[in-house]
Amino acid sequence: MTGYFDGIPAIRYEGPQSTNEFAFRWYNPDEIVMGKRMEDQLRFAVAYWHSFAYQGGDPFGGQTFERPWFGDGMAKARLKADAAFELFDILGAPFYAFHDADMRPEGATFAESKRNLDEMVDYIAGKQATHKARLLWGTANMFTNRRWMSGAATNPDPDVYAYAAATVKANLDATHKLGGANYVLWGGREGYETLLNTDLGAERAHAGRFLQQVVEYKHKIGFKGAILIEPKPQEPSKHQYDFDVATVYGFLKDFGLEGEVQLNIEQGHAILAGHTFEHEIALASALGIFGSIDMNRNDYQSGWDTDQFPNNHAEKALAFYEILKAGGYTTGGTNFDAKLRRQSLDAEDLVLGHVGGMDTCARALKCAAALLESGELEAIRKDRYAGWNGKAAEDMLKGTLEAAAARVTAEGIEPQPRSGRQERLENLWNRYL
Ligand code: XLS
Ligand code: NI
Ligand code: NI
Repeated sequence: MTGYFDGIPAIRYEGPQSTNEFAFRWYNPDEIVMGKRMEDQLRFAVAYWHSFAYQGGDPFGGQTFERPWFGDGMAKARLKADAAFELFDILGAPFYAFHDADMRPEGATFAESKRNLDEMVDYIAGKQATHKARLLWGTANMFTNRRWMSGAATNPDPDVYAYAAATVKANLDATHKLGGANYVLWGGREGYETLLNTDLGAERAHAGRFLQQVVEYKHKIGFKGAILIEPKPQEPSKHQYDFDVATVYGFLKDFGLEGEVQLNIEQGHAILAGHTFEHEIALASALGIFGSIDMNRNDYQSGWDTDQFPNNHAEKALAFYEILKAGGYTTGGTNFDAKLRRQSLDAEDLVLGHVGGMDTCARALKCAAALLESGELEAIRKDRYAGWNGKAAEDMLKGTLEAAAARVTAEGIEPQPRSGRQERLENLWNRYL
C-alpha cells in the first residue's frame, strides 16, 4: 500500500439520486445494456501517462503536482505501479493503457531502457496476477525524447528508423507478455514542420513499410490483439501524416493493411481535424476499421488537444450510438486519454475525474442503447433510403452510366424532394437524453 489514496473508498454504484461524491450515479458494471454487462460494453481503461506521469505542466509553467512516485530510479517506478493499481482497484477499472516511458525510467542506452522496461513488465505482470485490471493496450512513446524530434519511422536518419523498430519491437513484446488486447501506434512526430526540409513521399513510404513490418512481427510472435493507428491532424507537428480516419484508410489501402490494422479514435483529435467524434467513428465502422476510442473532451476555443475528462453525456451519446450500432467493441475499449487540470492537485481530484468521466460515458451509453433498441431513429433512416430497395435501383448500380441515364426519359423521372426532417430527429434524439 502506498498510502496515497488513504481515506478514499472503493467507488460503488448508488444510482442517480445519490449525492455521495465517491459513488457512481450511472456506471453500474453489472447492469445489462443491449445484452452485455455495462462493464463489458464500456471496457474502461485508465491512462497511465495522464494519471501517473503527467506533472501538471503547460507551455508557460512546469510541475504543479507532487506525487510520492515522481523521481528517477526503479524504486519510484515500482511505487508508481503500486499507486496505479490502487487507483484501478478504487474505480473497479477493468483496463489500463501505457507507453513504455510512463512506467520505466529512461536508461543511458537502449539496452538499459529495455532492461528497465522488462523489469517493470515483470513487476506489473505480478500486479495483474493479484488485481482485476488488464492491459487494454500498450504503446511506445516516440515523441518526447529529442532523438524523435524529426520523426520515428519517418525520420530522415535511418538510424532513428532502426531505433524506432527496436522500440516498437520491445513494446509489442511487452504488450504481448502482459496479455494486452491491442497495440497502439499514434504518429507522435510522424509529420513535418516545413516542406522546405522534407521529402514527403519518402517519409510516407517509410511509414508504410514500418507498419507492414509491425504487422509481420505481430503475426510472427502470435500476438492476437489488434494493431491500432490513432489519427491526429496536427500537434506536435504542423502536419501529421495520420490526419483523420479517411486519410488513414487511404494509407492502409496503399500499403495493403486495411484488413490488418484498425483505428483508435480520439474525441479531441476528431475535433482538431474539423470533424465530430461520431463522424469519425461512423466512418471507421463503415470502412470496417473501427477498433477503439480515446475518450476525452476538447476545449472548443483553445485549438489544443486539452485532454479533459468528458462531462457532457449528450455529446458522448452520439458517439456511443455509433459504437453500439457497429456492434460494440471487440478488442477495443473506452480509454480515458484525459488528464486533470493543473490546479487539481489532490488524490481526490484524480479519483473523481475518472468517476465523472465513467458516469458520463455510462449515462451516454444508456441513452444511446435506449434509442437504438427502440428502433425509432433507424426506422426513419431506413425509410429515407427505401427507394434503393427496388429492383430498378439495384440494377442501376450494376449497370452503366448510360443505362442509368436512359431511365430518366424512359420512365419520365422527375425527382420530388422530401424533407430531411432534421429538427424532428433532433427532438426525437432529445427525448432519449
Ligand atoms: C496524443 C495521443 C496519445 C496517444 C498515445 O495526443 O492522444 O496520448 O493516445 O500515444
Ligand atoms: Ni490518444
Ligand atoms: Ni491526444
